Amino acid sequence: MKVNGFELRRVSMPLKAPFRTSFGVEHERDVLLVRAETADAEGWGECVAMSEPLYSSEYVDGAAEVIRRFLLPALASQVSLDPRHVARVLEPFKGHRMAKAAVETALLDVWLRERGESFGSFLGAVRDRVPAGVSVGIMDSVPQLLDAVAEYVEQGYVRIKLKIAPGWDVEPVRAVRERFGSDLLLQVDANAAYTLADAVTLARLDDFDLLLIEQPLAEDDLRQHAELARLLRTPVCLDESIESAKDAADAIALGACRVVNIKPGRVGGYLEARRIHDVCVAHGVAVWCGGMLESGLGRAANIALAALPGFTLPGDTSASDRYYAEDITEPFRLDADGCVTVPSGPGLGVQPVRDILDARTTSSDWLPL
Ligand code: NPG
Repeated sequence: MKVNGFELRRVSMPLKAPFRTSFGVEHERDVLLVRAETADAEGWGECVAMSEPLYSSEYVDGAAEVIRRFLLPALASQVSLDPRHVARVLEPFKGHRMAKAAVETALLDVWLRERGESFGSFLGAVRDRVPAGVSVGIMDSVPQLLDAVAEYVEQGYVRIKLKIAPGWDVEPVRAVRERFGSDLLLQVDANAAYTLADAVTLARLDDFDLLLIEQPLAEDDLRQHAELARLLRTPVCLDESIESAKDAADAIALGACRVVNIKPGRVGGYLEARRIHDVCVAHGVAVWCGGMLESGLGRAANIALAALPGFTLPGDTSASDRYYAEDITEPFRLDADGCVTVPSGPGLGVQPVRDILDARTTSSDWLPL
């Protein structure tokens, strides 16, 4: 495939309400989009890096810099670009998986659009709709949390994920379980906020019949996660610790997790995400698709991935209006039964709405290849 060049576009998307986690509060999403252009089509990749390196070491300005300075020049030396080989070309550059994912996704999108094939079909999707869960941030009070959860349950979300942190764990979880009953699919996400010394507190969550506890300990604490997993009845799920299929294989071999949250934008792209899926399926480990407050572009690809057979738990594949009053694509909506539809058009199957995209754009750079 002959690529003319790439556009790096920064888009500012205000969140409907602040989103608080153990690592910070988001008010606005600073989205970096990569657009790859050929003579016949264009493709989009959304970088999931946040403004500050608080969730992981990557951040938006750094991702833009590494794409511009190292990743695109490396691709420019290729005679012809096959998106399936991009990861290999970019491999000499250590880390920067979020930046690499955005570039690879833009190329996959344009390539698939030219071939008239959807992301879902290319990745191996086996469903045309996927059940949607919702992630609920840390709130100022338990009554405020109960109101928020009530609204999501009312809207039809099939699974609730509560963000937890030391001081905001057993009581909010107990309150939600008591108010909404034992049928509610409920899980928690600590974003690495605890240590093994908190095992006794975390074990108290065993009373609430949670689907899983996500990333309780630091991302490089695989061995300690294995130890914690032996002390808890609640299944341990890893997110931040799993950056590759190799990490997944190691974590499973160590007994560090029974579930994996796959975030394609964080692991280097949809092809590595599919390899993680395959490793987990081979070992009988359940997976689900995480989210990082993506716009409709990133959401479209995540929903396609979530339609693979191993994604047996509902993902953070909420509708656009969970986070944004106005998305930059046609919004994803929740069906009456709590599912979102897997896009079936070529590539991502969605396009930015030009006026909205332009109105939200804060900068744009064209980089010929
Ligand atoms: O639904 O897009 C979504 C967000 C789900 O809670 C969610 N994401 O830690 O998993 C997480 C968290 C997150 C958001 C992480 C933004 C990093 C950035």
